[in-house]
Amino acid sequence: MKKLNNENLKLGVQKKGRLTEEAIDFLRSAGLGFESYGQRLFSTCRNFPLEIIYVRDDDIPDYVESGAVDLGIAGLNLINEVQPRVTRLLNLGFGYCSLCLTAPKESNIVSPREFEGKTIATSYPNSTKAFFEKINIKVKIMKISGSVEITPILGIAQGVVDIVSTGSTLALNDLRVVEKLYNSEAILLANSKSIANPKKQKTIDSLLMRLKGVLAAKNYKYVMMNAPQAILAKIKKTTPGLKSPTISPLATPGWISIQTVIQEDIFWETIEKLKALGASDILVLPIEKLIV
Ligand code: PRT
Ligand code: ZN
Repeated sequence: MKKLNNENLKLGVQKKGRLTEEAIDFLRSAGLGFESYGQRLFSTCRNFPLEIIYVRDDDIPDYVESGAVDLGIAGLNLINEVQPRVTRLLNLGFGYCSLCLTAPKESNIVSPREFEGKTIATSYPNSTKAFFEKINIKVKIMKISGSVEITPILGIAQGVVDIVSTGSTLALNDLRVVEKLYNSEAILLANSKSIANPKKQKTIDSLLMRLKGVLAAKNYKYVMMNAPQAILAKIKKTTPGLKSPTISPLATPGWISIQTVIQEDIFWETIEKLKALGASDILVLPIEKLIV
């Protein structure tokens, strides 16, 4: 039997499911080298003191809390539901979904208050209970472990609280959203003792720097453009870059080349402004890593 290297940090990742591929891609893009094919139970990183352990997503919060693994990647939905005593280190920007209260399309229900005295089926009983307690509405919560959306059809529940991402499962089952309980994404969690341990903390910090570098890079694009010297002040105002843009002269008199970064979420509007100002030959490149 292969053995884990217990000197290494342990990171729990979902073995097979919605978070698996993106979690593995994310770790690889942070420069971690490891094999992940087949039915392996764990992977040892070649270039970082880390063991990646593949488990069911539901077990990750408990494993992190107990210290079976030092770190874990799990959906915020599970963390909200299980409330493990762990430290949240980083939002990872994938696995987006939301926990929603839904009702059959043909029902007249438009507000969560109309569920008073009714039965709600869910795999998220704690989140559901907390939500209805907060609005002071009494409901009966029926815990179901899978295919929750079938319960109204069976006549055993009038409402369903479940994860929604594209909404196609809801549509398929003639359900519609009445209220969103919360948004979720994948989170990096840590065992609280592991981050208090000086040796582990150093490795965790070093891993965090790599992961944050990938996340920051995703939020920016590298942009090069040519512009008349005269509009430099206006361009600087439109794209301040990280500190300020890099400027170099072109062989054509009166013209400069500008290198800067633009935030992804305001990318197109910034490009439009730059063009309107008189910038031309705009070249856009993805950033692999960004360490600020
Ligand atoms: O076997 P294991 O226990 O590890 O996996 P699992 O089947 O319990 O979990 P999995 O792989 O379905 O989800 C893992 C995590 O992905 C969840 O905990 C969420 O954080 C996140 N996630 C993101 C989702 C979804 N999107 C999602 N759409 N989890 C579940 N769903 C399900 C939802 O329950 C519903 O049945 O997909 C259906 C709705 O999807 P849409 O796209 O039709 O709206
Ligand atoms: Zn699961």
